[in-house]
Amino acid sequence: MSEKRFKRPSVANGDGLILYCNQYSYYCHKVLQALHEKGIRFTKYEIDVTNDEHFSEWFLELNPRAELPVLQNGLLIVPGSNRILDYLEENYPKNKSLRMPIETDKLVVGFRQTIERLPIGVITIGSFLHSQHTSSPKFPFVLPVRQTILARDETLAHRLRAYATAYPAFAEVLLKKADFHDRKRAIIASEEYFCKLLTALDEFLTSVEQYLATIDVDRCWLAGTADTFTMVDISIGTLLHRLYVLGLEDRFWGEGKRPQVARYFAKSCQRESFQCVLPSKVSILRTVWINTPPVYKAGLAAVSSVLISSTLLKR
Ligand SMILES: N[C@@H](CCC(=O)N[C@@H](CS)C(=O)NCC(=O)O)C(=O)O
Repeated sequence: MSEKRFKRPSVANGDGLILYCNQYSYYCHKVLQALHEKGIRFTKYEIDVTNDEHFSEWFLELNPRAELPVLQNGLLIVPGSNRILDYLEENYPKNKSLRMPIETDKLVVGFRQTIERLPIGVITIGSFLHSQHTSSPKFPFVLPVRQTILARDETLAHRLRAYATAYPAFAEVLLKKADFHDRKRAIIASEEYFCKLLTALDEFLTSVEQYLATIDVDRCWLAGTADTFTMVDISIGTLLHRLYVLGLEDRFWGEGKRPQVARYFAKSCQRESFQCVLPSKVSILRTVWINTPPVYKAGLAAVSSVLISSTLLKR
């Protein structure tokens, strides 16, 4: 169990929208980008997942599934990225809509459904375990951090069982989560399974490439025009960014493979709402530092000082 005791933050007592999230979470990224696109004001509360804040009693009271993101509006709690996105569309009708127009190509509608079924956590941890399939992982997912994440993943089921004992009101869900995690780890350990996932992603990205070849990528978004930036663009942009950060971009769209996907990714990254939700360089360095085992820290300090000075010069 974590040494750190977390208390319900005072922000939770306020009214207005509060998003409980983590800056590196794929699911939180989608919601954060949607909030920025729609121009909705909200307060962001960063959950300290490194120290298991999502398994603390106050967070379990908010979302017994212990998952991020969670949206709070006064007494109303909305957990889960897709439920939050639906809630925002339904309750903020005057803000810009991110819904796909009814006439959207069925193939494009299917893209979003496929992405929602992808096991992003399994792809992430799988890429750390089977790193021979990745080329150049980006900060913060560099070697020492990956080792720390893997080590924490290894002890997660044990920690969940300890939290179940400490918080009996949430024992059932925590124990189920621990069993699920054990089963998931056995699957992720298989390189064959990871390769099957990569092949499924290959097939999916080939159909995205074929569709993009039928539209003017530089001018249009997926639902058809230059102005209709919708949920499917957020889903695909976030997925491509995750694959890029994991160091899988060479495999999927490097060296002229899938040139339309490469153009679409570059265009998505330039969007203001996308840039706004990316963690800052300073915060990435902090994460790397916190998650680096002591044996690596001397070398990292030298690299960090160069990176920090170049970052400070740029900002
Ligand atoms: N279906 C959920 C999945 C959310 C999810 O898996 N969130 C991750 C963060 S990226 C999480 O909270 N993981 C912690 C855990 O499952 O214990 C959604 O769409 O929001």
